Amino acid sequence: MPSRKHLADAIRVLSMDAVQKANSGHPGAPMGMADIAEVLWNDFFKHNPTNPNWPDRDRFVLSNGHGSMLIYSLLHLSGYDLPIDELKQFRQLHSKTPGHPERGYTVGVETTTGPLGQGIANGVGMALAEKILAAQFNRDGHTVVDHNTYVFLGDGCMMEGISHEACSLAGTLGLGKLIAFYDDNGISIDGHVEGWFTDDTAKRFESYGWHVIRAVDGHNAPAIKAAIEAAKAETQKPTLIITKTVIGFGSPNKQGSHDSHGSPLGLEEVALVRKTLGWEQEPFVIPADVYAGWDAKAKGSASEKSWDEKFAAYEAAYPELAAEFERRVVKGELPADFAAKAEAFIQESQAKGEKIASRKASQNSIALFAQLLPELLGGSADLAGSNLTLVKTSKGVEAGDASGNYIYYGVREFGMSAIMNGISAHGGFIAYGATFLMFQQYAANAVRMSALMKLQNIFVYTHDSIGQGEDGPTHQPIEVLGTLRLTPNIDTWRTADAAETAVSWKAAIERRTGPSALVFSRQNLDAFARTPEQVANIAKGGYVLVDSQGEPDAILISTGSEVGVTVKAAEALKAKGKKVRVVSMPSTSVFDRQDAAYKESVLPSHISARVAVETAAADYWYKYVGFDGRVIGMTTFGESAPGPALLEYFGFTVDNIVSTVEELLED
Ligand SMILES: Cc1ncc(C[n+]2csc(CCOP(=O)(O)OP(=O)(O)O)c2C)c(N)n1
Ligand SMILES: [Mg+2]
Repeated sequence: MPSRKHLADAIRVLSMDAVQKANSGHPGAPMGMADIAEVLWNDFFKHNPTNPNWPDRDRFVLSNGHGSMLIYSLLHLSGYDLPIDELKQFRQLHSKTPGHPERGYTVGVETTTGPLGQGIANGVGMALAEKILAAQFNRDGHTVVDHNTYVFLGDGCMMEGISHEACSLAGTLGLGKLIAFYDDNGISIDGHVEGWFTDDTAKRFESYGWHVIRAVDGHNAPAIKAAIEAAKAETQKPTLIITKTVIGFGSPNKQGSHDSHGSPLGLEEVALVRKTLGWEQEPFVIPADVYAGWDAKAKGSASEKSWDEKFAAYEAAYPELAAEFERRVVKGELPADFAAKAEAFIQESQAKGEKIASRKASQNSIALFAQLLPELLGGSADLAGSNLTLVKTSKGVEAGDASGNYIYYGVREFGMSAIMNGISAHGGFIAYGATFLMFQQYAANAVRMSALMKLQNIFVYTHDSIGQGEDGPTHQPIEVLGTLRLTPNIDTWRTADAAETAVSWKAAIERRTGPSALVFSRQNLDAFARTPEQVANIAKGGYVLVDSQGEPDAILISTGSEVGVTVKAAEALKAKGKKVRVVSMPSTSVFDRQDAAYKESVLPSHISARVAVETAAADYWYKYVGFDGRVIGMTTFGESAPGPALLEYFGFTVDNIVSTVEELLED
């Protein structure tokens, strides 16, 4: 049996060789954290390489995702379906070893990391999901949910503000099964960190309510092992293990220096590392005894099997709970009656015709859907009363009682969104989280990561325009809708009334392959009459809401709170003998996915007299109105004034729409 050090050296050589071959990548962190990874994975990590989806596996997150060769080496060595040829293809097109770890590309990669700080926040989300699931499902003598979340993070993650947001909440919520390893190597890209990072990280985390284990020698296996044992023994608080490591460990000329952070060591230095470590094999050749020392397949299958037995006993004692666990966690399916009940709610919303703010209509949707879906896990970044995300059945998750379905995220938009990614990646929940649309920008990269990872999340954004009024331009989004719509794999909905809002919620809940952004008004809105066919067409993202008798002269396209004024303008134009169609377009991406015949039926290509009306950046709409069209939108920031005054000031009036259409028809 090779020594622990030799097992760890396998990570070092694989990492430096793959980076060398790709002529690109980051050898320093994998070489520095190899000993920690070896102890964690070989002595503690509960996983089954032959079934990466086993629900009660421990989760591993490499928050310092630039060190991706560390996780690829671990997955390869321990027996996942990641052959050595894939490691030779590091960073190449369509390989399973992309530059940074990407969920969905590589078996065993739980979350995409690389944007520093978000991995630790994802880890917080995973640990939170575990804690809530355990509270919801475990029963006396039956602990079917019982796993740890382990996170590696570096100086970069610690410097990023999001680590504060997420770790602060992790302390408050007492996430005792979260164990993070801080790679305290004193180096980031620009060199020794003393010039830009001198926090007392131990004190910082203690103040969050974490259990902190200081100054562990990250190259001493017994010390690492003792630290992990102490971390596991602490079940009420998350643990931060601060490990002192040498970046690029094993490289005689580059270890301890930022030179090993993000570029190949060079062939000469690679040869010197081999000599220093006493590693004789050629690149990508691992001796059989080293593979044997790492192979986790038999142990993993055995631990999964013992869990299967536990689950069988649980199923016998609690058949209904076990069936719910299967549905929510194993299959990730909605209840069989969900679609029909949601459909009935849409019809009911249409029939009622309530003139309410779309945020209020959203709350009505949540109230029903939360009853149908115990997996719906809500939250808001300290704006519950404004976002209207709390409903009667909402119950806050607390350190001492995590059985609830609502998270008070505090004022942490970015943290909330990245935590939601972790919850979603973990499985068992459909998370929704809310803030003002304007503050989506604080969270933007986590929302993007949600889309990139194809994770279901429901981002609720209220106070969606200048219509919110007196809070002024700091709170009035202009460019956010456009940015959301430009991001691949996000479905953005901006709804015009209660019926459209109910449809948007149903769509977001049924969309399992990516996030939805639901954008709602602060102010009350009209309600619109619709035929059953029109109600059905809402789900197509865009549809004819009001049509002309005969071929229209002009088409008005609008969304959300501006649909009301647009319909009134169409009536005024009709009174003047103009034939005008109004298209409501709650979701452009959903509309774009419809077949060509449907799109042509809504927006006939030969009708070029088109005007779009939306209180957001105008540019986006030229895609739909063309060069010959007009957009009544925003090209400046808003102002502070009552909402109605602003809508008038910026031209969202019947008169302005009418005259714009008339001008267009005269041209
Ligand atoms: C949000 C974000 N900003 C910047 C970067 C670019 N970047 C990658 S690694 C790194 C420095 C990380 O330092 P540390 O975590 O100490 O890693 P080490 O050099 O110790 O491996 C930076 C700035 C990034 N990946 N993500
Ligand atoms: Mg560092």
